[in-house]
Amino acid sequence: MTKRFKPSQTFKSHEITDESVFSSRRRLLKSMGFVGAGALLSGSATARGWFDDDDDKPAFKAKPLDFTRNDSLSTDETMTPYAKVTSYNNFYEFGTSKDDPAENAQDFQVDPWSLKIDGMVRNPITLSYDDILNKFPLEERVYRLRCVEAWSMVIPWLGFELNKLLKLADPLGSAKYVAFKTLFDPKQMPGQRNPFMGGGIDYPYVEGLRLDEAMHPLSLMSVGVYGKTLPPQNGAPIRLVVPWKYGFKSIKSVVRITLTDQEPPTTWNRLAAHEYGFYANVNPNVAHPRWSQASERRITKGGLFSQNRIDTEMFNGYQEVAPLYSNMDLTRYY
Ligand SMILES: Nc1nc2c(c(=O)[nH]1)N[C@H]1C(S)=C(S)[C@@H](COP(=O)(O)O)O[C@H]1N2
Ligand SMILES: [Mo]
Repeated sequence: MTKRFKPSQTFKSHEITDESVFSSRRRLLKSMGFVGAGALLSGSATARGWFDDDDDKPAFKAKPLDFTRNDSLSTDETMTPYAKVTSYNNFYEFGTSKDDPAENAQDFQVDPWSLKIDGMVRNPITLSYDDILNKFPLEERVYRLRCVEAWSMVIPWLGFELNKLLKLADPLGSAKYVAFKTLFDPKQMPGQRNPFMGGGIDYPYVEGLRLDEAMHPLSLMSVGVYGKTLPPQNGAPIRLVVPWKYGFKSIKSVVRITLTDQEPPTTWNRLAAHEYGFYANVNPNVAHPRWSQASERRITKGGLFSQNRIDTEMFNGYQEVAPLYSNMDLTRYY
């Protein structure tokens, strides 16, 4: 096989051979790592670990999507190139290194998919893969994405407002929060079956918003990036994008959205409550216990030394959300 992550690259035949040998060796070593660690930790290892990464399944191919551009909700800052948006990722289900998701998620199966909206609603809905791409007209929005690790990107997402989906489900008056859940499928997601690879997270990854945050027009369900369907490493087939909050709120590969009257548990808060709150609004004035949030490394073109340091803005520059928090102490509700 060729390395699927660079579909435009052409290999001479001897290079293809080198590439496939290299690739399958790495996969084998990874599988061995899993068998060893898994057997020690849980006794659940099976021979399956050796054969998971077979090359018969069709690898991901981005499909072009129809959309209209939303200029008023887009920034005109320099966009982060596609190659970086799709190769520098946090998606711990596929490994904790930035290049792991692009490396390990290419065979992730997103069709068929099922996204259920349920809980405190009058009209529970289940969307298929085709519904996800076709039920709502798609907009392009260029948003800033600010990770809690103090790097940021500028990304042209394709998607629709979360409030459209919620209105269709018709929340009850008693609903106050929206809970989100990522697919749980350890066969496909190596980080979910190997606690070392998955960063010790208790899967499935879960997130939540207050209902008024979820209804805000900036809250986007994204199905694409740079004019095409989302690559698996970016959360295919559908992920949340909440641009005024730290990146970990923007949960990937969502299978369930549940309306509730209780503040839902969230993955990073469960892991380290004093470091990651439920709200997680981008805030240059509230430092993470282990580093400052006053500035960020903006990832654009070029190598390590061309990446500029810029000031971080309150709510990541999305001042229009400030009224959502007018009577809250954001030092306490971080
Ligand atoms: N299910 C899931 N969603 C996730 C994560 C994850 O590990 N698992 N990482 C989060 C973090 S920390 C960030 S910064 C963004 C990164 O999105 P991107 O890779 O598309 O830039 O995804 C978020 N969504
Ligand atoms: Mo992040």
